[in-house]
Amino acid sequence: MRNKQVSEIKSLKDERDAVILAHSYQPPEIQDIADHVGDSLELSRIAAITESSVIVFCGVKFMAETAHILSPQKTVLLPEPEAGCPLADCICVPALKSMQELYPDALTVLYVNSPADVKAESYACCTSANALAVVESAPSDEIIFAPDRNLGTFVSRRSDKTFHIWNGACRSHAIADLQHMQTRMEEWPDAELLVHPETPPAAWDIAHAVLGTGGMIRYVGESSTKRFIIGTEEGMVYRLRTLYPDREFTGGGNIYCINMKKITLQKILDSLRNMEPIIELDPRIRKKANAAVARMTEVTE
Ligand code: CIZ
Repeated sequence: MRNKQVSEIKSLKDERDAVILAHSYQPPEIQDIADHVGDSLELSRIAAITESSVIVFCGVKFMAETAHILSPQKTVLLPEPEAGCPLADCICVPALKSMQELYPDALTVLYVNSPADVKAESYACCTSANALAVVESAPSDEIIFAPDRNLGTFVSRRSDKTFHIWNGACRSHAIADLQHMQTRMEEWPDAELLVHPETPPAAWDIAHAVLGTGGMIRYVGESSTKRFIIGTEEGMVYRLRTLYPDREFTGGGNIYCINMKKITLQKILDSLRNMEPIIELDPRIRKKANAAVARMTEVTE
């Protein structure tokens, strides 16, 4: 069954002139058929320059919207329209505007895990890979950072700027099970624990390094350590095993994003067959958001 779906996806992909982009949190079978697997920053950069006329985005809604913002002339398909992001949903335009009224001198740096209309009201977007660099490049010493409070706190501790941090969190990372991480460390005493900055600060205190997923890939590549405990969404364990078959990886913290698992091979197939669901945004919002998203893609990590 799976082989048949995979070969049908491949031939339809060619027929439609499509490229399949998958986030590193996607299930193994989706990562395996993707043309590119990566974090939001890498996938956004690919979306901005791809020559394919159709982008099949295997991730969650804000990621597909970001691809559409950067490549409005392409058709962007999100095979499961219900693949949302509770972190993105915890911020809205009126609430951000009232924070901006409180701190009129601050520039807003918005984690890309956010709705398009909120991006349109921000100075720049960032990902976990380049959050500090984006903050440092913003021409103000005062920053509103939204919506992830853990990432905001992590960045604020490394910057001399004044921060006003939105009190939102990724539901999956914020409830990371630290006891589980510690048990894994006891089982693998020679391993290094890598955690994501969306996890709570108490996880950073026990970790060997705090990194976004792109940073984790680079860190492992440069390290001579053989075993790693991965404190981020469990799809990343598969990604690292694929990239580094000579190392061992296990998940730490039981971090699982149900939305990232909503895309299936069958849904990709249906999406390519029917050319839906297409991501569309109000052109006014798309154009306004493009300035903030473009700044994100321009700032190196
Ligand atoms: O920026 C991304 O892609 C996310 C959601 C996590 C990460 O660290 O890559």
